[in-house]
Amino acid sequence: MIRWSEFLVPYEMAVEELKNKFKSIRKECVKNNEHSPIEFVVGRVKQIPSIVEKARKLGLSEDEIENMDDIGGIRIICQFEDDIYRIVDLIRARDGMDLEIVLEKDYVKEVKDSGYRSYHMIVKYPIFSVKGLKFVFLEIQIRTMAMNFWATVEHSLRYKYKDDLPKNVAEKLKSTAHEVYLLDKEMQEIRDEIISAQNLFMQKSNTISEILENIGVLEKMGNLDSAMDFRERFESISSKKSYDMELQLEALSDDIKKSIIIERESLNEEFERTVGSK
Ligand code: 0O2
Ligand code: 0O2
Repeated sequence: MIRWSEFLVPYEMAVEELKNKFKSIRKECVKNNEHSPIEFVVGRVKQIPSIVEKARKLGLSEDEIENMDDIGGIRIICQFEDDIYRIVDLIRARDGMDLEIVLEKDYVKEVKDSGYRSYHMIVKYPIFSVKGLKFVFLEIQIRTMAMNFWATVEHSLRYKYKDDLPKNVAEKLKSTAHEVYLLDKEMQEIRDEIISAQNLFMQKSNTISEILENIGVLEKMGNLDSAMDFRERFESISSKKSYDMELQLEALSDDIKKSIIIERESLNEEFERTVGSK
């Protein structure tokens, strides 16, 4: 007879540990002001009746139950579809380190007949308990929030109908799965737009910093007239906010840099003349 509370301990430890490791990745991204591929992480150990039921279905003896690959499960939810593959890469990078990848199933690209989409990875994970080292299998499901919404609703209906979904319900679910697919695609497009807007903003902000810093350099070099001209030009560009503002700022930045080079050359010549005349 399996002593369930004892049997499940390593799974509970593994789920908790791995969940925290993924949560740390999110925290790191948030701290660095970067987009996190992980929105949130949840985890669970399968209920005992579900384990028993699944073992019966698979024809597993009690001794073989530990070969089941989803007694412990982690679900990683992300905002955009390409985040899924970023997470997959992060997990692959750990292969052979703190976990071992046993199997990967890409139901994002190879959609299941039901309409289900998600990326699955089965990993072998070491647990160091007071009883020593033990390896457990865990299932990691990676999906977008939209995929998660669909799968959660579909799962509850499947449970209600005990896997025998009425045809009209199954068809409706399939068409909503397609809507979810389209929603993810559209969100992906918006994401690219957000990133390009952020890049443009960062570029503009860097150019402005460069302009102000270099005007300061000119002032320190003693060329106060040029510095004043460039400052006025900068203020005029900033106040007009024309459509080609970024281009005008870049041209101004280039002009200031050229002016600094000319100023430096003339200061060098003056220095050589002074030293030569001594
Ligand atoms: P926060 O600050 O709320 O984001 P445990 O009690 O130790 O077993 P945990 O992590 O507290 O574990 O709970 P669980 O049930 O495993 O995971 C729940 C986490 O998922 C919580 O985050 C929820 O906020 C988050 N979550 C669940 N559904 C959603 C959702 O739809 N959107 C978002 N953004 N988050 C969701 P935390 O870890 O408590 O932190
Ligand atoms: P739970 O804990 O209730 O979610 P199997 O594990 O035998 O069912 P297989 O081929 O070993 O099937 O694994 P597969 O297909 O990768 O699926 C494992 C898990 O993925 C399932 O766990 C579900 O969580 C999820 N899943 C797979 N197909 C579907 C689907 O059509 N709809 C939904 N909503 N989820 C799906 P379980 O066993 O259902 O357990």
